Amino acid sequence: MPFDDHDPPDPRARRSRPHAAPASARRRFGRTLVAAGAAGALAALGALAGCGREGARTAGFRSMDITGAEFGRDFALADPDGRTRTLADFRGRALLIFFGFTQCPDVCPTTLTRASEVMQRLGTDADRVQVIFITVDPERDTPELLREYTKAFDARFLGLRGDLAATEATAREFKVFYRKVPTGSSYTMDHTALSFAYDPAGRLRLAVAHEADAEQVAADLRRLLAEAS
Ligand SMILES: [Cu+2]
Repeated sequence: MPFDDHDPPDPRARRSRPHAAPASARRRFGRTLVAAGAAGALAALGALAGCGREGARTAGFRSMDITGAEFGRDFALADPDGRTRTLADFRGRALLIFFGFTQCPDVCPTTLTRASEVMQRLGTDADRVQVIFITVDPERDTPELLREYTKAFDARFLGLRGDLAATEATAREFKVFYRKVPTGSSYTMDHTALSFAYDPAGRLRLAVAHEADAEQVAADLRRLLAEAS
């Protein structure tokens, strides 16, 4: 599986804390972003995907269209039963992939709550969607913890986990940033707050902002499913 080293986007643009920059600021600063947060991360991804300064909100998608992006090409991570899962296992379904950790105080619970709302809004279309949560904290997120955590949001969600090296390689492949932040005797994790949407053919299509609401995400996923049918 190809896990090449890419030029990482500006690390300042990839924080877990939502902090949207106004559109005017995004226009002004283009690729060399000063903005932190999801807006910055989206713009950085747009630049990487060759979509121009503000990224392409084209083809009627509400999220940023990153079709053709040369990252997020695959993963090989264990599900809570210990089976190795790769992108090919989910062919025929749209995917919504998010990186986080179970002890996350806000970004992960918010994102997974939104994902469960998306599934409810999709109704029967949800059968053709798989939500995947990839832990960036495999030291604390055991398979059992991952299973319980994702189940608390929606029984259909799947938690995936690698060892430290696989976690690092996967994050690099997805241009996802994460790091340990010490908190006294323990630590928390800082991480990218974007979700990634794949079409049923297994192509990475959309970068979904932390701020997007459930209806927007549901509409985008419906569109990806409609293309395929
Ligand atoms: Cu989180």
